[in-house]
Amino acid sequence: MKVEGLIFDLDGVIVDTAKYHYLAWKELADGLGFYFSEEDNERLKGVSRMRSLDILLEVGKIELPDEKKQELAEKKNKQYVEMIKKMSPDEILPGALSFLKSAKAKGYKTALGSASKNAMIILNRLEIAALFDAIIDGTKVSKAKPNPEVFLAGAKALNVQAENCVVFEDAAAGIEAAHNAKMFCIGIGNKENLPDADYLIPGFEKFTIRDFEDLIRN
Ligand code: B16
Ligand code: MG
Repeated sequence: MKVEGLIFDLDGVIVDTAKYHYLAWKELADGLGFYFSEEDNERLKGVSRMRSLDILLEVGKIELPDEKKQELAEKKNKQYVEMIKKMSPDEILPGALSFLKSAKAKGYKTALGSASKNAMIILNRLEIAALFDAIIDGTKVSKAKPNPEVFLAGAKALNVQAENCVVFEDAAAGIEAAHNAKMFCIGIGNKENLPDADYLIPGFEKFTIRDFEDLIRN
């Protein structure tokens, strides 16, 4: 496989922002009078903000007009942004920073491919924005994963053919999006959650750029 571009999802791949999303969504659910569990929160991973709210309201069996939903999504986001504004570089998931740095040193082009509209705040807080040749986030695309738009835009921004890109993803919808873009996809997780990944790793802690090159050579 000829690989020139690496595209990384953010939440669940480079950093665990799901815990902050959960706290903010849970507070919203508490205010609406129902319990939102961590298990329910699993369903929100990789999903857009408005779709996340729909899932949350489904859990609480609440129906609301669009205007009210907009207001709640903004309220949750305000809460979430307050938390991520305090993040620090030590929150980068184990091994992710050295993988990114060695990928760049080896000459791969790197892109971020995230659904989050807050990706820039996070990258800046983690001090890793400069490690990406292109940043495609929720402010730049309109179609949510499993639509391939975010990854195709990443390949285009890197000036690399889609089939020469590899995606790193932790969400099933993201793996489907990568496949829809005709990209090889390495899943961060396990077979149970991500049955369709082309290859699975638990994280970057024990997966070096050398392991990656061995994998794509075969
Ligand atoms: P925001 P990713 C996703 O990030 C999160 O996994 C998902 O839970 C969140 O709803 C989505 O971003 C939108 O985030 O509300 O900040 O725009 O995995 O695509 O990096
Ligand atoms: Mg993710």
